[in-house]
Amino acid sequence: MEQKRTCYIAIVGKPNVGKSTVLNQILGEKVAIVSAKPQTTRNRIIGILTRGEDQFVFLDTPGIFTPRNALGEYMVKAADSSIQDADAVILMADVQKTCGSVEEKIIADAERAGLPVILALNKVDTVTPEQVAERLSEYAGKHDFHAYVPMCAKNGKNVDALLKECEAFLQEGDWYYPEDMSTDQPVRQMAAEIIREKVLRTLNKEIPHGVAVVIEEFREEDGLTRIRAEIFCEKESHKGIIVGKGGEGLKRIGSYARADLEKLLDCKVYLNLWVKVKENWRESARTVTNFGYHDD
Ligand SMILES: Nc1nc2c(ncn2[C@@H]2O[C@H](COP(=O)(O)OP(=O)(O)O)[C@@H](O)[C@H]2O)c(=O)[nH]1
Ligand SMILES: [Mg+2]
Repeated sequence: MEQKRTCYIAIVGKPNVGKSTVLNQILGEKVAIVSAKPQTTRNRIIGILTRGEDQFVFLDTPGIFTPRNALGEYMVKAADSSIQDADAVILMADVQKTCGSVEEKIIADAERAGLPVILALNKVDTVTPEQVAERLSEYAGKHDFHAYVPMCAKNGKNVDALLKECEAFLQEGDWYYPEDMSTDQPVRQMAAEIIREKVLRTLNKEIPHGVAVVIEEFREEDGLTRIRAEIFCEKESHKGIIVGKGGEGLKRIGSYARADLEKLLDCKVYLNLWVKVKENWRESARTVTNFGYHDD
């Protein structure tokens, strides 16, 4: 029998550059929610790809930014510590943006840890090839990257090239996870995340950052899963916006979420959503913990 191989790769970068999108593309299934709002990902999420004798373990992290409250501190800690366990780093950056302090810090951290770094230059669909070339040479001037992969995570372009570059980091050894596992998130957490994604997508501006979803009940009966979830927001006025006129907003969130949950759980889902207000919960370390943002 051939020898098993494995590697552990952290995907890091600023919020909103496409880290969760690329992880879902690599795995061919959705393990991390995606939205156009920055700071969508709050936890550290592991995505596992097992192919033949090889197992790739990817860490999707909240982006690195300056925290302004207890939730932000938790998120940045989760992103920061991800490099420590990794064999290699994928630095993901938006091709439209110049290499800034966040990218420089990631490069410096990786250099200190002696880790190889792949530059994944994302969103090439938004610029001209000349602009891509310019950005690549800007990055090449900052660090001698293991590889440079211009890509479009959204439509899948060069996702295979990125994965190919990751093969260099495989080392002989036992797998960390069973071969049929694609993420380490408990199914309840994935359910909460799916609901939060639908809330984010129906809202705009500031409200999304203050939204948390807590699963109050998750019960499997024959051929049916009953889920009762509470959507927390920070202001009475936000609640009004989420619920919408005549409950239309909440109904829309519920029907999109139910469709995804039925796919995830592969059974009928009965979904019961409630919207509640918890003022300034992101400032309170205790509430942040209660809402599930803590290390085990
Ligand atoms: N135009 C374009 N948008 C992208 C691409 N990849 C991701 N996005 C969008 O960028 C936003 C942030 O993506 P997400 O994966 O949540 O970023 P993350 O915060 O780094 O995890 C979403 O609206 C994605 O649809 C891409 O290659 N091109
Ligand atoms: Mg993300």
